[in-house]
Amino acid sequence: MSLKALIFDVDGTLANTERDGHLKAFNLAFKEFNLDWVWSNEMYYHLLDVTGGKLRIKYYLKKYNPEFSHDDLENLVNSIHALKTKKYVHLINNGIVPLRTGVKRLFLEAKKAGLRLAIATTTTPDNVNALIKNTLGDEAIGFFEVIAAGDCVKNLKPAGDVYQFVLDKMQLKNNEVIAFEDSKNGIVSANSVGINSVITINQYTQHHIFNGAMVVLDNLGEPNKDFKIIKGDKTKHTFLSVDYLQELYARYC
Ligand code: XBP
Ligand code: MG
Repeated sequence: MSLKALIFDVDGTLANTERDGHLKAFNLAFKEFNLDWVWSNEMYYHLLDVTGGKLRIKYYLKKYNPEFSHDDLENLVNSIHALKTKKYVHLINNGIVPLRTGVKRLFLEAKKAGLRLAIATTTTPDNVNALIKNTLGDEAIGFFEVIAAGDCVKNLKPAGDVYQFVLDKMQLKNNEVIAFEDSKNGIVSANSVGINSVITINQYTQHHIFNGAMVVLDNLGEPNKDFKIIKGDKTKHTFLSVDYLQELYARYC
C-alpha cells in the first residue's frame, strides 16, 4: 500500500470561510427575507454543530426560535438557503476570504509528487467553485479529480458518506488516502470510513477533541513560517510537506 490521494474539507480547512463568508451570508439572506433573525458570532459556534446550511437553519429554529411557524417551512428554508448561497458567492467573488497558510503550496507540491486530489465537503458546490476560482484561478478546479459537495450524499458529516463517495469515485481504499479537516464533525466523518486525518484548527474548532488524528496543527505552515503542533509526535519538520505526509502515512496508515 502507498499514499495515493489527499482529500480536503473546504470550510475552515482550505479557508476560514465561516465568519466572513457563511455567517455574513446567512444574516444577509435573513434580512432580505424580512426576517428578524440575526445570528451572532457567539451563537454561530453552537450552530456549527450542525453541518449543512439548510439543516443549520432548521436547527436554529428549533433551538433559538421555536415559536416561529410557517405553512411550508421546507420550501422557505430552501429559498432562504438559495439566496444565502448567492450572497456567499458574491462575498467570495469580492475576494473576502484568502486560503489558509500552506494550502496552495501543499496543492502544488502534492500534484508535483503525483498525489491525486479531491474535495469532501458539506457546503454547496457553487460555494466550492467560487472559493477555488477566486483564490487559485479558474484552471485550479481541474486540480481535483472529485469534488463531492453538499447534497451529493444523503447523510452529511459527521456521517462518513461523503468520504465513502470520494473513495468509490476514485476507486481507492481508505488506507491509500489522507484527509484534511478542521472540525470534530469532519474527523468523525473521515474516521467512520477508516480514513486518517491531519487537522488544522481554527477559531471555531480550537476547543474540539480530535480523537484519532495523526497530527493536530495550528496551520499547514510554510518553509518560512513554522506550524505549531497542538497534538502529535515531535518532528524535525516545520511545515506540512509531502515528505512529512509520507512519514505520517508510514506510521499511521
Ligand atoms: C461546512 C458546513 C457548511 C457551511 C455552510 O462544514 O457545515 O454547511 O457552513 O455551507 P464542513 P452551506 O467544513 O465540515 O464541510 O450553507 O452551503 O451548507
Ligand atoms: Mg470544515
